[in-house]
Amino acid sequence: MSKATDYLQHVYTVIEQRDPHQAEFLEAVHDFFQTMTPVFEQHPEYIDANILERLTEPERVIQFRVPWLDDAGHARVNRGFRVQFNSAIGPYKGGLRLHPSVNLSIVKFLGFEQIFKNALTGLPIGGGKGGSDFDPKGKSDNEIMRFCQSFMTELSKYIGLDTDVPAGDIGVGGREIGYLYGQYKRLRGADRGVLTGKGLSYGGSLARPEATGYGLAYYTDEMLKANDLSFKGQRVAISGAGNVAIYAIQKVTELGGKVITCSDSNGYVIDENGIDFETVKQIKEVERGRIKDYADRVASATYHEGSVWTAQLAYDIALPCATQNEIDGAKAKTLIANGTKAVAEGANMPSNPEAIAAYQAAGVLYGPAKAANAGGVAVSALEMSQNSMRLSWSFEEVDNHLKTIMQTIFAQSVAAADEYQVSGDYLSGANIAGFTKVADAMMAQGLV
Ligand code: NDP
Ligand code: 2IT
Repeated sequence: MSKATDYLQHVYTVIEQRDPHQAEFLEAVHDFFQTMTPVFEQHPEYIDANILERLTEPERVIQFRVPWLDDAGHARVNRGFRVQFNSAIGPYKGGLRLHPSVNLSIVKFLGFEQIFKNALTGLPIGGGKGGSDFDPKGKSDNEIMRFCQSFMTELSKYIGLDTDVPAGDIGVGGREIGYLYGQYKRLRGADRGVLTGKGLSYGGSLARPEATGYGLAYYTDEMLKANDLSFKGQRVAISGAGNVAIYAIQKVTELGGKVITCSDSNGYVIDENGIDFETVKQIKEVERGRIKDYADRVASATYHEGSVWTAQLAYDIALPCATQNEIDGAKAKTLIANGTKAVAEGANMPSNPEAIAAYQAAGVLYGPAKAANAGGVAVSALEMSQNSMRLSWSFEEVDNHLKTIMQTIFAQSVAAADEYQVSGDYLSGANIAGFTKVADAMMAQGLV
């Protein structure tokens, strides 16, 4: 073993012994370390500085009780988290997730990924993530509001426009950000830059709701073009039917692709005429319904229970936009057998290690989450800029910035992969480009 592989193995063992039960966090770290050997071979100074053990330990972890009253008058309790992972290049930045599965392992994996994603955007933002095991499904508006107010009552002590700026993620959209911001304002005063994803009337940015889905489409378009392909006339499978999926459907369709599926945690729809963006948006954003409703409204569509990635269905491009580990090795094989030439990740860590290995073995183009879905946080950072300047840019201006950022992320990943002799490996390229930026900032700041 070389000094580099020795070091990577040693640090992984330390982390595994510290937190043996944090499966998602260990998976994210393991995936990342697997791409780091060339960097540590060329830069022994990172080993001497023990940069990886520092980088994998969050600067701060906050866990708190969130008591709230349900509509029947019963006291309910959830667990809240904020992981302030790394501030080497700017204030902690990252979303809040509300889902019953949320635990410290999930928040740490998301926060760890966010560090490098945020570095790739080229904007001055560090990495953080938060959330709660609160389940928003079936809750009334008032229950959501009381939960958000209680959550923010505690969280407000730890965030600020120059320290930590939360936003949305699974289960947190415009409604929740509004309630969170309203409570922050009551407690600490108006401070628009303290949350992103706000409504337009109180400091939000045009194109933030669209940004992750559009950004995913722009990134994928770059990856396809670099390989003499394009969306034109291609069949595209998308999972999820939330914020990321909805706007990916819209932009992919605009770019000439035909989206034939989307899904939720119960099942998926197939529409050979191409999924109709307006209908999905109406069902999921306005009515907060289920994707099954789509098949009730659109004659050409059929509904099927279970995971879309088990369906035998011809498509060329797969864009997972639901959640972590939605594609395992067996599902990846199905997706490859279905004809997939390219996978790009709208969700965070949707492909497990066996799935990634299967794409690589089959020569499938693979755009990893931290590059492909960085458009959301990039426009969040542009929202912070607009708030600081006290002005609002047009939709077109924000969208143009977003497109340039996604093109630059792809170009940076290609360049880093070339520099470290792993050409065409966009996963290694994204990890290396993000890592070197953060590591160099940490090295320059002494032992932090
Ligand atoms: P939403 O809450 O808007 O939508 C989530 C979608 O994914 C829903 O269709 C949901 O179905 C489905 N889903 C969630 N959990 C599961 C599960 N365990 N199994 C199957 N389906 C599931 O979230 P977003 O669209 O914002 O987020 C989707 C993904 O994109 C997440 O991985 C998130 O971290 C990532 N992401 C989000 C960004 C953003 O700006 N919002 C930015 C970058 C990444 P159901 O309704 O049945 O739960
Ligand atoms: O995973 C992500 O990048 C997000 N949920 C968006 C974070 C943000 O701060 O906009």
